[in-house]
Amino acid sequence: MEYSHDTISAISTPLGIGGISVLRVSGDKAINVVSEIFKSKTDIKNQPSHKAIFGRISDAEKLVDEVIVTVFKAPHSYTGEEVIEISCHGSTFITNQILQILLRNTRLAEPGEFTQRAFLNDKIGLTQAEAVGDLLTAKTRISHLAALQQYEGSLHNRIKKLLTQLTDFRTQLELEIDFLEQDLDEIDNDNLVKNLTTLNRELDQLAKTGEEGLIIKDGLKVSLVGAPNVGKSSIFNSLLETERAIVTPIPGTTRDYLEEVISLNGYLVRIFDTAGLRATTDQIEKIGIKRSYEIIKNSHKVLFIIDGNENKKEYNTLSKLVDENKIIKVLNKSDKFNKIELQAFKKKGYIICSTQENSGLSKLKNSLLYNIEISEEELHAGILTNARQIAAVTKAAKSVDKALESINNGMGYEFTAFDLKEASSALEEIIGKVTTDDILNNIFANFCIGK
Ligand SMILES: Nc1nc2c(ncn2[C@@H]2O[C@H](COP(=O)(O)OP(=O)(O)OP(=O)(O)O)[C@@H](O)[C@H]2O)c(=O)[nH]1
Ligand SMILES: [Mg+2]
Repeated sequence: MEYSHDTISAISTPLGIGGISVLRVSGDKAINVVSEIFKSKTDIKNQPSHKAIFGRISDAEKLVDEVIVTVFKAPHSYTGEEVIEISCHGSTFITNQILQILLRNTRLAEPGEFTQRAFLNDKIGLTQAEAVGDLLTAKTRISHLAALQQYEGSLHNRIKKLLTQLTDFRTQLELEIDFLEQDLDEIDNDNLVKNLTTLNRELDQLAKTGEEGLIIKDGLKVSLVGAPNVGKSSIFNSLLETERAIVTPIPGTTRDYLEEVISLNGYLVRIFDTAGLRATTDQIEKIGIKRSYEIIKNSHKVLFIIDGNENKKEYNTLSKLVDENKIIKVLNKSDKFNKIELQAFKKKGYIICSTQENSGLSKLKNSLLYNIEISEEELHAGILTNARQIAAVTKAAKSVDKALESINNGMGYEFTAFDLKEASSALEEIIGKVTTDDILNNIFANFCIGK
């Protein structure tokens, strides 16, 4: 990617009324540009790095604001260039006015351009740059923890270790190819197969963490399904602890789906109240039910709710849409049944609850995270958190598969070495050792301006 060396500036805090706002300037001219408009006891050109200086910003002799300016000299800054941070009073008017003055001699930064420069100047790896974006958008304890671990380099280091192994194997193979006629120790074929199989298992395990990573970042999608009137919307409201959905004794109350978000044990959970899967002739209901199908197919967990009648037909339809291990069977309105009846439902694997009596709901909540929660150690070891990373690891695993195949088919080590090179390239893409402009543009375009 071409590095534009011009000096950029932007507002780095959200616009609005606040204690302070921060503007950032980065590039060769940063100190010069700011020193033109900023007056303090000592010239910022002579200030040491990482020092905050109090002073005034003026425009054509007119005072704009009293500010604090911090100088970060290259290469010891976020971007690796000269960086100035200006903290002014948190007013939209003042902040915009200072930005306008800066823009006379600098260019407005593109979204994520400060972080992009940090990456291009080798201050951070690509997974860390991605983690910066995740840190800014993290809404729950676990998504924050995952972003923080990635920012600290957990995934970067995990990938690097795999790359070192791949390079070692390849070096052995290439030596063997180059010095075939000479009397070198031959490669231990069995050992190589064993090592590559282990490596492949590690890649598969890493690829699988992507499922958890996406749930951590985008939320666990949970949909509520069942016959009319079983209490889907009542459970939806109970989970949210607010009367969000309309609840009535009239069957077919919910027509279009509703989506709301809760935080559960630090996880973001996106709950969908649906119209269910029943057959109908009503045109509006039909559209609602069609939408339910889409929601259900994309759910990580589905609450299949009954209020007595086991509703086998709808369950069958449901089990064709999603994996059965995603379905959680729920009996609502437990207040209507005696102990023996409830025991029978429990035996059949139903979670028993009553929104009317407010019972069984914490058990229901816990069931949502069953098989989903991951340990802090796993997060610390490094997990994948986006589709780009998952695709690259899957590609690397496929190449190692091919490498193993070539050995098993006795195709010659040239083929094996080639496949391992492909695997390395895929992993290098993740940490940004080799990237295309498209990949970089995609990553940074999702950032806000000023980061
Ligand atoms: N006895 C009893 N009634 C309940 C309970 N939960 C919900 N209900 C009642 O069941 C009726 C239907 O509840 P809803 O939550 O609207 O049911 P729904 O499944 O969303 O219904 P549709 O949107 O029409 O498909 C309402 O009259 C609720 O008050 C419960 O735990 N016990
Ligand atoms: Mg409803």
